[in-house]
Amino acid sequence: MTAIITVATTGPIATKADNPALPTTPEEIAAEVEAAYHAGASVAHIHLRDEAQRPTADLGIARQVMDLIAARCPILVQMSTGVGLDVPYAERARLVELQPRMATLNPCSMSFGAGEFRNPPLEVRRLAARMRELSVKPELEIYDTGHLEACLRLHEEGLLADPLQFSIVLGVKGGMAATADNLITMVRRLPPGAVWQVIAIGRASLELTAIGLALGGNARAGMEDTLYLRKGELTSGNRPLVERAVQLARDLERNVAPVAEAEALLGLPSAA
Ligand code: KMH
Ligand code: ZN
Repeated sequence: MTAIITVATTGPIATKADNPALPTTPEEIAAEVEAAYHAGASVAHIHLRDEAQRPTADLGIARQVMDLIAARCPILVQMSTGVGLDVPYAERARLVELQPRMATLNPCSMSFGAGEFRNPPLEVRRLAARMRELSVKPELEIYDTGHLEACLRLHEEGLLADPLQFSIVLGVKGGMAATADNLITMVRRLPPGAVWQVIAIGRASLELTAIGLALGGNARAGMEDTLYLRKGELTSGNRPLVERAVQLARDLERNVAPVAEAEALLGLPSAA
């Protein structure tokens, strides 16, 4: 069975002070995405930063990043609509108007570390409906057991197309802890035909990514989820983390999906 590898280059939290290799400018992000593509990633999960490295939903920066990536490689762009905790929901939602092939949909509000991640139910429904209209494939980010039920309700209402695509997010303070038990419980509860990957934050990232791949899931790798290659050793960029995920997949006898196969597995509508 084929595994889709997503690179998450940047995220909303770390800065270059945490790891100087973190890409934050549009050019740096596009270069890291291209390197990850050549290492085997077929999806790029994108967060944007302003000149002060703060998370932003600026449409000009988003357009620039999408154009720079498209000029370098045919990877599928998945825009984060999570963006960052301090960015208003309306700005976050507007990013899908640029019609990336995919975007995240965070179904529920929650505590997120010391902050609050606001995803009000009516706004989430509106964004899901708009993504469906624009043929932007949602990746459903589930940080806790009830988030899955919220997604299934959206599906029942006709707001989400099949196949449903989930990220099981483990290790966010405010969501499920990063344990194998939690992962297995969530995988068992997914609806038949769902496509899924593990997002494991920090220390547990490697082990839970490996377990996810062994259970038949896809994998995400990159500096959004961990800045370290191993304990005490900062990664020199996203590529080594992607290479490791690709190696894990291959060691488990999983082929790594090229872009065309990822498109088919995710049931993506064809490019505009
Ligand atoms: N940062 C992860 C915990 C999003 O960007 O919308 C989840 C994530 C979601 O990547
Ligand atoms: Zn993200």
